Amino acid sequence: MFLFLYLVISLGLSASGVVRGEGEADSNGDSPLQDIQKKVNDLWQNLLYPQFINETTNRIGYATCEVKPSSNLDADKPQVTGQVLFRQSYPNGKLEALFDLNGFPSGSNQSGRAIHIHKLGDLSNSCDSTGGHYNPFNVNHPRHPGDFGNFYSKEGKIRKYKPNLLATLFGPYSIMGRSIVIHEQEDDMGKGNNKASLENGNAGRRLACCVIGICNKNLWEQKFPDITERRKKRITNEHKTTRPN
Ligand SMILES: [Cu+2]
Ligand SMILES: [Zn+2]
Repeated sequence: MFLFLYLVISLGLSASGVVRGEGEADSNGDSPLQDIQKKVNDLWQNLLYPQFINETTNRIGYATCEVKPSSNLDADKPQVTGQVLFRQSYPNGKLEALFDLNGFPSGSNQSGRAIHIHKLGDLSNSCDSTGGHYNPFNVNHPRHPGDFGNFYSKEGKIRKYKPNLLATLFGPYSIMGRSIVIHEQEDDMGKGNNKASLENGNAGRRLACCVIGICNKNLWEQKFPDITERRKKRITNEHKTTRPN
């Protein structure tokens, strides 16, 4: 058994070029130990290289989630539809997301709405069968990778770009095939002083949900300029109003 393991490891290392002459530094001037570390990391990364990343996608992964209202909702609740799109460069890019949601009440004074990644991509009982928050590291809310916080609608819509998210499309903790849930209420961000607050932020009923799936770059490229243009305009306007004349 040990001999077998030894053979597999040494074959792997020699195939990846790790095994070199004694004390020999590589062309970057790294020490042999640093070199081995780098090679082992590369080896792992290659083992985890997802099938949907390739040269035609420029080593960028894309995903979409097609949001539909929960079928377990009372008729007077908001019927939320839309899309959540994701983009991430392989292997070390930060996840970015675009939220484009419709169907919220249009009056002012709307409460924030919590949005999370839930553990299961199971819609057999609509949004109520998606389980709890996706929590691969067994930590408290709001430190789950899919705790996106509170979103505020304007004229019935949520349009939001979020960069630098903790969740990932790649590797063993990929969010692919899991779900996104839009809640009726605000996320208390773990400050509710009860058990549920540290599990789900007491965000109330599940208004709408979807399952995250692989897509090509088209949806992102259509939507990204539109949503970020608006954001830029808003920031420029805010800048103008805060700058002394
Ligand atoms: Cu949730
Ligand atoms: Zn959470």
